[in-house]
Amino acid sequence: MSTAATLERLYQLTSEESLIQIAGKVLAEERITPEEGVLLFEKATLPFVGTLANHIRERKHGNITYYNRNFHIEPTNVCVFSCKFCSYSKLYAHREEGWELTTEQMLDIVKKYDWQPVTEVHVVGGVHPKLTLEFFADLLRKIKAHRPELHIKGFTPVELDYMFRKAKVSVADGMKYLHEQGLDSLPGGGAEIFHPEIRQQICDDKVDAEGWLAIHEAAHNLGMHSNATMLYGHIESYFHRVDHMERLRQLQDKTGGFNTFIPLKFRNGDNEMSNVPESTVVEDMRMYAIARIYMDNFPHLKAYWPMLGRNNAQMTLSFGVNDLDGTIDDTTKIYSMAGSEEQKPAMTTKELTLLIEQAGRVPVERDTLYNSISSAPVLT
Ligand code: V47
Ligand code: SF4
Repeated sequence: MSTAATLERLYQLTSEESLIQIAGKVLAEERITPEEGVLLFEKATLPFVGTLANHIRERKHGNITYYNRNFHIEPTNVCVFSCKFCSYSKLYAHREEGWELTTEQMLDIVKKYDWQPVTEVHVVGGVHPKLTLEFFADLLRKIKAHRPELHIKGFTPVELDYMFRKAKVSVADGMKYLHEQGLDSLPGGGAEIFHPEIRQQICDDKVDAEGWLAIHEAAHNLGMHSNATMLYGHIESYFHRVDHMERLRQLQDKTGGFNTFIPLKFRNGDNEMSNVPESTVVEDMRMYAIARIYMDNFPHLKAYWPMLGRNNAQMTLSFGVNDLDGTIDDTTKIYSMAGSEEQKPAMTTKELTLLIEQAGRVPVERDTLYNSISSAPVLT
């Protein structure tokens, strides 16, 4: 849609002057302020933010929608931390009820994909005190020795902060070391909600906002890329969501190292926050749309389908999203244990591309760094 046509449509959707002013800025490719971000959450309807987000999405990416071929390794669900929203971890005190993979078992998972055209392994799990910096450095070396071209996206700042402190190394040295051993990029997890008012209530014992951001900054300084998430739809207010996005936007201005922003819908299955109702689908779509409007310096916006469910993930493609993540192959348990409708998350590339095409978009296979894979092999 042309800018003039978008503006005309927006005039039909609201008579609120403050919203029209925000739209004017966005269409002129100007950044909106935190106050304007909160105002969008408070006042704008889904059609309004959706139209604006879709305009930005099409300006940046046209109809292209990315997906990738990936699998996860979850080394352990034993964790020294006790985040209230987590349905997945077993406290270290009850470690016999959890799982803990050996290096050989994790390499066997990698080897299972030897003849498959996967491009990425995502390694993330609980924080087990026995799994040290050296343990993971050894794992990285062994994965790379076996399959050098497989991109390793691994470890949240929660895991890294713990490993580095135990090994008594600085963040800069620890990151450099893991990068040299084979770590290619960082996933977006562990961010939750940065603002201490909320962080203290939902995950008070793990790395704080400053620590999370410092680790991503150190990775960016080494030329590594990373993602960022936000766990939304629980006890946070619109102000806290905007504050979270603002901190990320500022770091991105400084380093340019983030690839994608991933809002993660809070799922309330079987955790200490099960009494908190989940967000509605309208609120989910508004979240994605406003994220696309606010995060002007993030190239990509991802809807992680195992968390949102494939149908709602498909719908986000009309609300600013240009990436659905990957095939997954039922290798992660975090979201099924939290009550997602995707109890065995796995999609073939045929299913992923169909899902994208049904939304009127053009599927493109990507690698982790968003290079498109033009010689994509037969869809299976
Ligand atoms: O940080 C945990 C979230 C995250 C729940 O970078 C929950 O490409 C909702 O960050 N309801 C880890 N969310 C996963 C993650 C991720 C996933 C996929 C792709 C990428 C990427 C990153 O999962 C945690 C936390 O925010 N989480 N429990 C829950 N009950
Ligand atoms: Fe541990 Fe991560 Fe679960 Fe928190 S969210 S308890 S850090 S596994």
